[in-house]
Amino acid sequence: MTSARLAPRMVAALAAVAALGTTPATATAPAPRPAVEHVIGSSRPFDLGGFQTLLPKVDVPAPHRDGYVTHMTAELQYADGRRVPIQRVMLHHLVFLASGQGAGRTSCDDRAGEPFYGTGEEHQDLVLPDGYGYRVAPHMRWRMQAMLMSHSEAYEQVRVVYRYTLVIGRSLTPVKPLWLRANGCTPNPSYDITGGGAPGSVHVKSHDWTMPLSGRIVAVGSHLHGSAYGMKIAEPGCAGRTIVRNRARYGNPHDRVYRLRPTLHEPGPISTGYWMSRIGLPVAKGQVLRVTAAYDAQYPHPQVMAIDHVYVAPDEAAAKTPCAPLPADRHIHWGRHDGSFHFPRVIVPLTRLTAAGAPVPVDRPPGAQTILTARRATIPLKDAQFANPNISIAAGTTLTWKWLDRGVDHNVLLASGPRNVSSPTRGYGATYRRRFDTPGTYRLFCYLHPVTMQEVVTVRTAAGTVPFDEYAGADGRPVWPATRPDPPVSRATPRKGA
Ligand SMILES: [Cu+2]
Repeated sequence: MTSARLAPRMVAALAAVAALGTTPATATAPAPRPAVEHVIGSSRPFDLGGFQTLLPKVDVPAPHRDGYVTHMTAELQYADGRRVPIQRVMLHHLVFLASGQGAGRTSCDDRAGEPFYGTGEEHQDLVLPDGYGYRVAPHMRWRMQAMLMSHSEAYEQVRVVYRYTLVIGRSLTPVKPLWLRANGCTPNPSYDITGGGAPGSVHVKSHDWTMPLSGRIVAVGSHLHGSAYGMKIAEPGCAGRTIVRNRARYGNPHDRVYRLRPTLHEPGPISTGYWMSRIGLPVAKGQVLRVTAAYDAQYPHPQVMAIDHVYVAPDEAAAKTPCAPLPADRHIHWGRHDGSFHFPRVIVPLTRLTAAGAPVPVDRPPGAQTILTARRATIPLKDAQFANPNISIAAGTTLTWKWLDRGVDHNVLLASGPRNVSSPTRGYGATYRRRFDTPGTYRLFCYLHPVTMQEVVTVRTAAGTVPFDEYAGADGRPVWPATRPDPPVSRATPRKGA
Protein backbone atom coordinates (compact mmCIF):
# COMPACT_ATOMS: atom_id res chain seq x y z
CA MET A 1 0.00 0.00 0.00
CA THR A 2 1.24 3.46 -0.84
CA SER A 3 0.10 4.83 2.51
CA ALA A 4 2.33 2.34 4.28
CA ARG A 5 5.26 3.64 2.25
CA LEU A 6 4.45 7.27 2.93
CA ALA A 7 4.22 7.15 6.70
CA PRO A 8 7.87 6.19 7.35
CA ARG A 9 8.93 8.82 4.84
CA MET A 10 7.05 11.47 6.84
CA VAL A 11 8.61 10.27 10.08
CA ALA A 12 12.04 10.53 8.46
CA ALA A 13 11.30 14.05 7.27
CA LEU A 14 10.24 15.20 10.73
CA ALA A 15 13.34 13.55 12.27
CA ALA A 16 15.54 15.44 9.82
CA VAL A 17 13.90 18.75 10.74
CA ALA A 18 14.34 17.99 14.48
CA ALA A 19 18.02 17.09 13.93
CA LEU A 20 18.61 20.58 12.49
CA GLY A 21 17.42 22.03 15.78
CA THR A 22 14.70 24.13 14.17
CA THR A 23 11.06 24.26 15.11
CA PRO A 24 8.94 23.17 12.15
CA ALA A 25 6.65 26.01 11.06
CA THR A 26 3.89 23.48 10.96
CA ALA A 27 4.13 22.83 14.71
CA THR A 28 1.33 25.28 15.54
CA ALA A 29 -0.82 24.64 12.46
CA PRO A 30 0.04 21.13 11.40
CA ALA A 31 -0.29 20.36 7.73
CA PRO A 32 -2.41 17.30 7.02
CA ARG A 33 -0.40 14.17 7.55
CA PRO A 34 0.57 12.79 4.15
CA ALA A 35 -1.68 9.90 3.43
CA VAL A 36 -3.24 7.92 0.65
CA GLU A 37 -6.88 7.11 1.29
CA HIS A 38 -9.12 4.77 -0.59
CA VAL A 39 -12.54 6.35 -0.50
CA ILE A 40 -15.87 4.80 -1.49
CA GLY A 41 -18.81 7.00 -2.48
CA SER A 42 -22.32 6.21 -3.63
CA SER A 43 -25.10 7.92 -5.52
CA ARG A 44 -28.63 7.82 -4.21
CA PRO A 45 -30.48 4.63 -5.19
CA PHE A 46 -32.36 4.47 -8.49
CA ASP A 47 -35.41 2.28 -9.02
CA LEU A 48 -35.63 0.94 -12.50
CA GLY A 49 -36.94 -2.03 -14.41
CA GLY A 50 -39.35 -2.86 -17.19
CA PHE A 51 -36.64 -2.24 -19.82
CA GLN A 52 -36.59 1.40 -18.86
CA THR A 53 -33.83 3.92 -19.50
CA LEU A 54 -32.91 6.45 -16.80
CA LEU A 55 -30.76 9.52 -17.32
CA PRO A 56 -30.05 10.72 -13.76
CA LYS A 57 -28.17 13.97 -13.11
CA VAL A 58 -27.58 14.03 -9.38
CA ASP A 59 -25.22 15.40 -6.74
CA VAL A 60 -22.92 12.80 -5.22
CA PRO A 61 -20.64 13.05 -2.17
CA ALA A 62 -17.34 14.83 -2.92
CA PRO A 63 -14.14 14.50 -0.83
CA HIS A 64 -14.63 17.98 0.78
CA ARG A 65 -10.91 18.08 1.51
CA ASP A 66 -7.73 19.40 -0.04
CA GLY A 67 -5.97 16.75 -2.01
CA TYR A 68 -5.63 14.93 -5.30
CA VAL A 69 -7.62 12.14 -6.91
CA THR A 70 -5.15 9.81 -8.60
CA HIS A 71 -7.38 6.88 -9.53
CA MET A 72 -11.12 6.31 -9.81
CA THR A 73 -13.52 3.56 -10.83
CA ALA A 74 -17.30 3.24 -10.77
CA GLU A 75 -19.83 0.43 -11.05
CA LEU A 76 -23.48 -0.36 -10.38
CA GLN A 77 -24.24 -2.10 -7.09
CA TYR A 78 -27.23 -3.33 -5.14
CA ALA A 79 -27.72 -2.06 -1.58
CA ASP A 80 -25.89 -5.12 -0.19
CA GLY A 81 -22.77 -4.34 -2.22
CA ARG A 82 -23.23 -6.98 -4.90
CA ARG A 83 -22.32 -5.84 -8.40
CA VAL A 84 -25.31 -5.47 -10.74
CA PRO A 85 -24.85 -7.73 -13.77
CA ILE A 86 -25.33 -6.00 -17.14
CA GLN A 87 -28.00 -8.59 -17.94
CA ARG A 88 -30.10 -6.75 -15.33
CA VAL A 89 -29.06 -3.10 -15.58
CA MET A 90 -26.38 -1.63 -17.81
CA LEU A 91 -24.38 1.46 -17.06
CA HIS A 92 -24.26 2.82 -20.58
CA HIS A 93 -22.26 5.92 -19.76
CA LEU A 94 -21.28 7.94 -16.72
CA VAL A 95 -19.49 11.23 -16.14
CA PHE A 96 -18.47 12.92 -12.91
CA LEU A 97 -18.32 16.72 -12.82
CA ALA A 98 -16.78 19.04 -10.25
CA SER A 99 -18.14 22.50 -9.53
CA GLY A 100 -17.84 25.24 -6.96
CA GLN A 101 -14.82 26.93 -5.46
CA GLY A 102 -11.60 25.47 -6.81
CA ALA A 103 -13.21 23.73 -9.77
CA GLY A 104 -12.13 24.64 -13.27
CA ARG A 105 -14.07 25.57 -16.34
CA THR A 106 -15.35 22.95 -18.70
CA SER A 107 -14.29 22.48 -22.34
CA CYS A 108 -17.85 23.21 -23.50
CA ASP A 109 -19.77 26.00 -21.75
CA ASP A 110 -23.02 24.07 -21.59
CA ARG A 111 -22.18 21.89 -18.62
CA ALA A 112 -22.84 22.41 -14.95
CA GLY A 113 -19.25 21.73 -13.95
CA GLU A 114 -15.92 20.38 -15.06
CA PRO A 115 -16.08 16.75 -16.24
CA PHE A 116 -13.12 14.89 -14.75
CA TYR A 117 -13.96 11.20 -14.98
CA GLY A 118 -16.01 9.43 -17.62
CA THR A 119 -16.69 5.80 -18.30
CA GLY A 120 -19.31 3.49 -19.75
CA GLU A 121 -19.50 0.10 -21.38
CA GLU A 122 -15.74 0.32 -21.86
CA HIS A 123 -15.27 0.25 -18.05
CA GLN A 124 -12.44 2.75 -18.15
CA ASP A 125 -10.81 3.71 -14.85
CA LEU A 126 -9.39 7.16 -14.25
CA VAL A 127 -5.65 6.50 -14.31
CA LEU A 128 -2.89 9.10 -14.18
CA PRO A 129 0.87 8.59 -14.40
CA ASP A 130 2.78 8.61 -11.09
CA GLY A 131 3.09 12.05 -9.54
CA TYR A 132 -0.07 13.51 -11.12
CA GLY A 133 -3.49 14.06 -9.57
CA TYR A 134 -6.83 15.80 -10.10
CA ARG A 135 -6.97 18.57 -7.50
CA VAL A 136 -9.94 18.61 -5.12
CA ALA A 137 -10.81 21.22 -2.51
CA PRO A 138 -13.16 21.45 0.50
CA HIS A 139 -15.82 23.55 -1.24
CA MET A 140 -15.92 21.56 -4.46
CA ARG A 141 -19.18 19.77 -5.24
CA TRP A 142 -19.44 16.61 -7.34
CA ARG A 143 -22.25 15.78 -9.69
CA MET A 144 -22.89 12.66 -11.72
CA GLN A 145 -24.64 12.25 -15.06
CA ALA A 146 -25.42 8.72 -16.15
CA MET A 147 -27.44 6.62 -18.52
CA LEU A 148 -28.81 3.41 -17.02
CA MET A 149 -30.68 0.80 -19.04
CA SER A 150 -32.84 -1.91 -17.55
CA HIS A 151 -32.53 -5.26 -19.30
CA SER A 152 -35.23 -7.01 -17.31
CA GLU A 153 -38.90 -6.67 -16.47
CA ALA A 154 -38.26 -6.78 -12.73
CA TYR A 155 -37.77 -3.54 -10.86
CA GLU A 156 -34.54 -3.24 -8.93
CA GLN A 157 -32.86 -0.66 -6.81
CA VAL A 158 -29.33 0.09 -7.92
CA ARG A 159 -26.76 2.76 -7.14
CA VAL A 160 -23.57 4.00 -8.71
CA VAL A 161 -20.71 3.17 -6.34
CA TYR A 162 -17.39 4.88 -7.05
CA ARG A 163 -13.99 4.35 -5.48
CA TYR A 164 -11.17 6.81 -5.66
CA THR A 165 -7.66 7.16 -4.37
CA LEU A 166 -7.19 10.45 -2.53
CA VAL A 167 -3.69 11.75 -1.82
CA ILE A 168 -3.60 14.34 0.96
CA GLY A 169 -0.85 16.36 2.69
CA ARG A 170 1.46 16.10 -0.29
CA SER A 171 1.87 18.10 -3.48
CA LEU A 172 1.29 16.37 -6.79
CA THR A 173 1.37 17.88 -10.25
CA PRO A 174 -2.26 18.85 -10.93
CA VAL A 175 -4.02 17.92 -14.16
CA LYS A 176 -6.70 19.86 -16.02
CA PRO A 177 -9.27 17.56 -17.67
CA LEU A 178 -10.43 18.61 -21.14
CA TRP A 179 -13.38 16.77 -22.67
CA LEU A 180 -12.73 17.10 -26.41
CA ARG A 181 -15.51 15.81 -28.68
CA ALA A 182 -14.96 14.99 -32.33
CA ASN A 183 -18.22 16.88 -33.00
CA GLY A 184 -17.34 20.02 -31.02
CA CYS A 185 -19.59 21.75 -28.49
CA THR A 186 -22.94 20.80 -29.97
CA PRO A 187 -26.07 20.99 -27.75
CA ASN A 188 -26.21 17.19 -27.74
CA PRO A 189 -22.92 15.36 -27.15
CA SER A 190 -23.86 12.68 -29.69
CA TYR A 191 -24.09 12.84 -33.47
CA ASP A 192 -25.68 10.77 -36.22
CA ILE A 193 -24.14 8.71 -38.99
CA THR A 194 -26.53 8.52 -41.96
CA GLY A 195 -25.24 5.31 -43.53
CA GLY A 196 -25.36 4.34 -47.19
CA GLY A 197 -21.59 4.35 -47.74
CA ALA A 198 -19.71 1.69 -49.68
CA PRO A 199 -18.77 -1.48 -47.79
CA GLY A 200 -15.81 -0.70 -45.56
CA SER A 201 -16.14 3.09 -45.97
CA VAL A 202 -15.21 5.23 -42.99
CA HIS A 203 -17.19 8.10 -41.50
CA VAL A 204 -14.80 10.75 -40.23
CA LYS A 205 -15.78 13.54 -37.84
CA SER A 206 -13.27 16.21 -36.80
CA HIS A 207 -13.25 19.27 -34.64
CA ASP A 208 -10.44 21.78 -34.07
CA TRP A 209 -9.98 22.62 -30.39
CA THR A 210 -7.91 25.62 -29.26
CA MET A 211 -5.91 24.79 -26.15
CA PRO A 212 -6.95 27.00 -23.20
CA LEU A 213 -3.60 26.49 -21.44
CA SER A 214 0.02 25.49 -21.95
CA GLY A 215 0.97 22.18 -20.48
CA ARG A 216 1.80 18.55 -21.02
CA ILE A 217 -0.77 15.92 -22.00
CA VAL A 218 -0.20 13.02 -19.61
CA ALA A 219 -3.27 10.83 -20.21
CA VAL A 220 -6.02 10.47 -22.85
CA GLY A 221 -9.03 8.17 -22.61
CA SER A 222 -11.94 7.84 -25.08
CA HIS A 223 -15.65 7.17 -24.97
CA LEU A 224 -16.92 5.60 -28.18
CA HIS A 225 -19.96 3.62 -29.28
CA GLY A 226 -20.37 0.46 -31.37
CA SER A 227 -18.93 0.47 -34.93
CA ALA A 228 -16.19 2.94 -33.93
CA TYR A 229 -12.68 2.31 -35.17
CA GLY A 230 -11.18 4.82 -32.76
CA MET A 231 -10.15 8.43 -32.24
CA LYS A 232 -7.00 10.41 -32.80
CA ILE A 233 -5.57 13.81 -31.92
CA ALA A 234 -3.44 15.61 -34.50
CA GLU A 235 -1.46 18.86 -34.52
CA PRO A 236 -2.30 20.89 -37.65
CA GLY A 237 0.53 23.28 -36.64
CA CYS A 238 3.08 20.46 -36.73
CA ALA A 239 2.54 19.26 -40.30
CA GLY A 240 -0.65 17.54 -39.18
CA ARG A 241 1.15 14.81 -37.29
CA THR A 242 -0.90 12.50 -35.10
CA ILE A 243 0.09 12.67 -31.46
CA VAL A 244 -2.43 10.38 -29.73
CA ARG A 245 -4.47 7.41 -30.95
CA ASN A 246 -7.17 5.59 -29.00
CA ARG A 247 -8.49 2.41 -30.56
CA ALA A 248 -11.65 0.53 -29.62
CA ARG A 249 -11.63 -3.15 -28.68
CA TYR A 250 -14.77 -5.29 -29.13
CA GLY A 251 -16.00 -8.41 -27.42
CA ASN A 252 -15.58 -11.93 -28.75
CA PRO A 253 -18.65 -13.59 -30.32
CA HIS A 254 -19.68 -15.11 -27.00
CA ASP A 255 -19.22 -11.95 -24.94
CA ARG A 256 -22.23 -11.24 -22.75
CA VAL A 257 -22.61 -7.76 -24.32
CA TYR A 258 -24.12 -9.53 -27.34
CA ARG A 259 -26.67 -11.45 -25.30
CA LEU A 260 -28.48 -8.50 -23.71
CA ARG A 261 -32.19 -8.17 -24.49
CA PRO A 262 -33.72 -5.96 -25.54
CA THR A 263 -30.88 -4.58 -27.62
CA LEU A 264 -31.29 -0.83 -27.33
CA HIS A 265 -28.26 0.11 -29.37
CA GLU A 266 -25.25 -1.52 -30.99
CA PRO A 267 -23.04 -2.90 -28.23
CA GLY A 268 -20.15 -0.55 -27.54
CA PRO A 269 -16.45 -1.32 -27.22
CA ILE A 270 -15.53 -3.50 -24.23
CA SER A 271 -12.40 -1.39 -23.79
CA THR A 272 -10.78 1.68 -25.31
CA GLY A 273 -7.04 2.21 -25.40
CA TYR A 274 -5.87 4.72 -22.79
CA TRP A 275 -2.84 6.79 -23.78
CA MET A 276 -0.38 7.65 -20.99
CA SER A 277 2.99 9.39 -20.59
CA ARG A 278 4.67 10.58 -17.42
CA ILE A 279 6.98 12.86 -19.40
CA GLY A 280 3.96 14.31 -21.17
CA LEU A 281 3.34 15.74 -24.59
CA PRO A 282 3.78 19.54 -24.71
CA VAL A 283 0.91 21.71 -25.98
CA ALA A 284 0.82 25.51 -26.06
CA LYS A 285 -2.02 27.84 -25.12
CA GLY A 286 -3.75 28.87 -28.35
CA GLN A 287 -2.50 25.82 -30.21
CA VAL A 288 -5.07 23.89 -32.24
CA LEU A 289 -5.59 20.18 -31.64
CA ARG A 290 -7.65 18.36 -34.24
CA VAL A 291 -9.77 15.64 -32.64
CA THR A 292 -11.03 13.05 -35.11
CA ALA A 293 -13.26 10.01 -34.74
CA ALA A 294 -13.64 7.21 -37.29
CA TYR A 295 -16.80 5.09 -37.51
CA ASP A 296 -18.21 2.72 -40.06
CA ALA A 297 -20.03 4.67 -42.82
CA GLN A 298 -21.74 1.77 -44.57
CA TYR A 299 -24.61 1.48 -42.10
CA PRO A 300 -26.56 4.12 -40.19
CA HIS A 301 -25.47 4.66 -36.58
CA PRO A 302 -27.79 6.90 -34.56
CA GLN A 303 -26.50 9.06 -31.72
CA VAL A 304 -22.89 7.94 -31.52
CA MET A 305 -20.36 9.61 -29.27
CA ALA A 306 -16.65 10.34 -29.64
CA ILE A 307 -15.19 12.09 -26.62
CA ASP A 308 -11.51 12.25 -25.75
CA HIS A 309 -10.78 12.71 -22.03
CA VAL A 310 -7.52 14.67 -22.14
CA TYR A 311 -5.59 15.33 -18.92
CA VAL A 312 -3.15 18.24 -19.21
CA ALA A 313 -0.58 19.16 -16.53
CA PRO A 314 -0.31 22.98 -16.70
CA ASP A 315 3.26 23.95 -17.58
CA GLU A 316 4.24 27.31 -19.13
CA ALA A 317 7.55 25.83 -20.31
CA ALA A 318 5.63 23.48 -22.60
CA ALA A 319 4.83 26.44 -24.91
CA LYS A 320 8.54 26.77 -25.72
CA THR A 321 8.85 23.34 -27.33
CA PRO A 322 6.31 23.22 -30.20
CA CYS A 323 6.33 20.05 -32.28
CA ALA A 324 8.75 18.39 -29.84
CA PRO A 325 9.36 14.67 -30.43
CA LEU A 326 6.65 12.48 -28.93
CA PRO A 327 7.53 11.42 -25.38
CA ALA A 328 9.54 8.22 -25.33
CA ASP A 329 7.55 6.76 -22.43
CA ARG A 330 4.15 6.99 -24.15
CA HIS A 331 2.18 3.79 -24.01
CA ILE A 332 -1.34 2.43 -24.26
CA HIS A 333 -3.04 1.06 -21.16
CA TRP A 334 -5.87 -1.43 -21.72
CA GLY A 335 -8.54 -2.36 -19.18
CA ARG A 336 -9.06 -5.61 -21.12
CA HIS A 337 -6.82 -7.54 -23.48
CA ASP A 338 -9.34 -9.99 -24.94
CA GLY A 339 -11.60 -9.33 -27.91
CA SER A 340 -10.66 -7.78 -31.21
CA PHE A 341 -10.21 -4.44 -32.96
CA HIS A 342 -12.73 -5.58 -35.55
CA PHE A 343 -16.25 -4.65 -34.60
CA PRO A 344 -19.14 -6.90 -35.58
CA ARG A 345 -22.23 -5.84 -37.45
CA VAL A 346 -25.11 -5.95 -34.97
CA ILE A 347 -28.58 -5.32 -36.37
CA VAL A 348 -30.66 -4.00 -33.49
CA PRO A 349 -34.00 -5.88 -33.50
CA LEU A 350 -37.33 -4.55 -32.32
CA THR A 351 -38.26 -6.30 -29.09
CA ARG A 352 -41.62 -7.13 -27.55
CA LEU A 353 -42.54 -9.08 -24.48
CA THR A 354 -44.12 -12.53 -24.52
CA ALA A 355 -47.12 -13.20 -22.27
CA ALA A 356 -44.62 -14.52 -19.74
CA GLY A 357 -42.72 -11.21 -19.86
CA ALA A 358 -39.70 -12.43 -21.82
CA PRO A 359 -38.20 -10.05 -24.38
CA VAL A 360 -38.16 -11.51 -27.89
CA PRO A 361 -37.12 -10.01 -31.23
CA VAL A 362 -40.01 -9.25 -33.58
CA ASP A 363 -40.10 -8.05 -37.17
CA ARG A 364 -42.93 -5.61 -36.59
CA PRO A 365 -45.43 -4.49 -33.97
CA PRO A 366 -48.91 -6.02 -34.10
CA GLY A 367 -51.55 -4.51 -36.35
CA ALA A 368 -52.34 -4.21 -40.03
CA GLN A 369 -50.20 -2.12 -42.36
CA THR A 370 -51.59 1.26 -43.43
CA ILE A 371 -50.72 2.22 -47.00
CA LEU A 372 -50.30 5.96 -47.37
CA THR A 373 -50.36 7.67 -50.74
CA ALA A 374 -50.09 11.30 -49.63
CA ARG A 375 -46.64 12.91 -49.79
CA ARG A 376 -46.99 14.08 -46.22
CA ALA A 377 -48.35 12.37 -43.14
CA THR A 378 -48.45 13.02 -39.41
CA ILE A 379 -47.94 10.27 -36.85
CA PRO A 380 -49.09 11.04 -33.30
CA LEU A 381 -47.07 9.71 -30.36
CA LYS A 382 -49.89 9.19 -27.91
CA ASP A 383 -50.52 6.93 -24.90
CA ALA A 384 -46.92 5.67 -25.24
CA GLN A 385 -47.69 4.27 -28.71
CA PHE A 386 -46.97 5.16 -32.30
CA ALA A 387 -50.48 5.84 -33.65
CA ASN A 388 -49.70 4.06 -36.96
CA PRO A 389 -47.22 1.35 -36.06
CA ASN A 390 -47.06 -0.25 -39.54
CA ILE A 391 -47.10 2.08 -42.52
CA SER A 392 -46.11 1.97 -46.15
CA ILE A 393 -45.17 5.20 -47.93
CA ALA A 394 -43.83 6.19 -51.35
CA ALA A 395 -40.19 7.30 -51.61
CA GLY A 396 -40.01 11.05 -51.12
CA THR A 397 -42.77 11.14 -48.49
CA THR A 398 -42.25 13.34 -45.43
CA LEU A 399 -43.41 12.03 -42.08
CA THR A 400 -43.99 14.28 -39.09
CA TRP A 401 -44.18 12.74 -35.64
CA LYS A 402 -46.17 14.78 -33.12
CA TRP A 403 -45.65 14.36 -29.36
CA LEU A 404 -49.06 14.26 -27.64
CA ASP A 405 -48.26 12.61 -24.29
CA ARG A 406 -48.18 14.99 -21.34
CA GLY A 407 -45.65 14.34 -18.63
CA VAL A 408 -43.74 11.61 -20.41
CA ASP A 409 -40.92 12.01 -22.93
CA HIS A 410 -40.37 9.97 -26.06
CA ASN A 411 -38.02 9.75 -29.00
CA VAL A 412 -38.02 8.22 -32.48
CA LEU A 413 -34.87 6.23 -33.11
CA LEU A 414 -33.72 3.85 -35.82
CA ALA A 415 -33.27 0.20 -34.87
CA SER A 416 -32.53 -0.90 -38.43
CA GLY A 417 -33.00 0.44 -41.93
CA PRO A 418 -31.12 1.77 -44.92
CA ARG A 419 -30.59 5.32 -43.54
CA ASN A 420 -30.58 6.93 -40.12
CA VAL A 421 -33.67 8.24 -38.30
CA SER A 422 -33.04 9.93 -34.98
CA SER A 423 -35.09 12.48 -33.09
CA PRO A 424 -34.13 14.17 -29.85
CA THR A 425 -35.98 13.08 -26.70
CA ARG A 426 -38.95 15.46 -26.46
CA GLY A 427 -42.14 16.13 -24.53
CA TYR A 428 -45.69 17.29 -25.27
CA GLY A 429 -46.06 19.56 -28.28
CA ALA A 430 -42.80 18.64 -30.01
CA THR A 431 -42.60 17.55 -33.63
CA TYR A 432 -39.94 15.75 -35.67
CA ARG A 433 -39.97 15.76 -39.45
CA ARG A 434 -38.12 13.36 -41.74
CA ARG A 435 -38.27 12.87 -45.50
CA PHE A 436 -37.77 9.26 -46.68
CA ASP A 437 -35.99 9.15 -50.05
CA THR A 438 -34.28 5.76 -49.79
CA PRO A 439 -36.62 2.80 -50.29
CA GLY A 440 -36.47 -0.02 -47.80
CA THR A 441 -37.77 -1.10 -44.41
CA TYR A 442 -37.13 1.18 -41.44
CA ARG A 443 -37.67 -0.17 -37.94
CA LEU A 444 -38.06 2.56 -35.37
CA PHE A 445 -38.58 2.64 -31.62
CA CYS A 446 -38.51 4.92 -28.59
CA TYR A 447 -35.48 3.95 -26.51
CA LEU A 448 -37.25 5.16 -23.36
CA HIS A 449 -40.10 2.70 -24.03
CA PRO A 450 -38.39 0.07 -26.16
CA VAL A 451 -40.77 -2.88 -25.72
CA THR A 452 -44.01 -0.94 -26.23
CA MET A 453 -43.26 1.83 -28.73
CA GLN A 454 -42.24 0.57 -32.15
CA GLU A 455 -43.01 1.50 -35.71
CA VAL A 456 -42.16 -0.03 -39.06
CA VAL A 457 -42.05 2.31 -42.05
CA THR A 458 -41.86 0.60 -45.44
CA VAL A 459 -40.70 2.97 -48.15
CA ARG A 460 -41.76 1.90 -51.65
CA THR A 461 -39.65 2.48 -54.75
CA ALA A 462 -40.75 4.94 -57.46
CA ALA A 463 -42.19 1.96 -59.33
CA GLY A 464 -44.27 1.13 -56.26
CA THR A 465 -42.40 -2.05 -55.39
CA VAL A 466 -41.06 -2.90 -51.97
CA PRO A 467 -37.34 -3.64 -51.84
CA PHE A 468 -36.02 -6.78 -50.17
CA ASP A 469 -36.20 -6.35 -46.40
CA GLU A 470 -32.56 -6.93 -45.51
CA TYR A 471 -33.21 -6.52 -41.78
CA ALA A 472 -36.07 -9.01 -41.40
CA GLY A 473 -35.35 -11.64 -38.79
CA ALA A 474 -32.62 -9.63 -37.07
CA ASP A 475 -32.06 -10.94 -33.57
CA GLY A 476 -29.17 -8.80 -32.34
CA ARG A 477 -26.53 -11.49 -32.85
CA PRO A 478 -23.14 -10.16 -33.88
CA VAL A 479 -21.78 -10.93 -37.35
CA TRP A 480 -18.16 -10.25 -38.25
CA PRO A 481 -17.49 -9.29 -41.86
CA ALA A 482 -14.90 -11.50 -43.53
CA THR A 483 -12.54 -8.59 -44.20
CA ARG A 484 -12.35 -5.00 -43.16
CA PRO A 485 -9.88 -2.34 -44.22
CA ASP A 486 -7.68 -0.77 -41.59
CA PRO A 487 -8.66 2.90 -41.50
CA PRO A 488 -6.08 5.65 -40.92
CA VAL A 489 -7.04 6.20 -37.30
CA SER A 490 -6.18 2.69 -36.16
CA ARG A 491 -2.89 2.27 -38.02
CA ALA A 492 0.48 2.46 -36.31
CA THR A 493 -0.60 2.72 -32.71
CA PRO A 494 2.03 3.91 -30.26
CA ARG A 495 4.04 1.03 -28.90
CA LYS A 496 2.25 -1.09 -26.34
CA GLY A 497 2.94 -0.59 -22.68
CA ALA A 498 3.89 -3.26 -20.21
CU1 LIG B 1 -41.35 6.73 -25.30
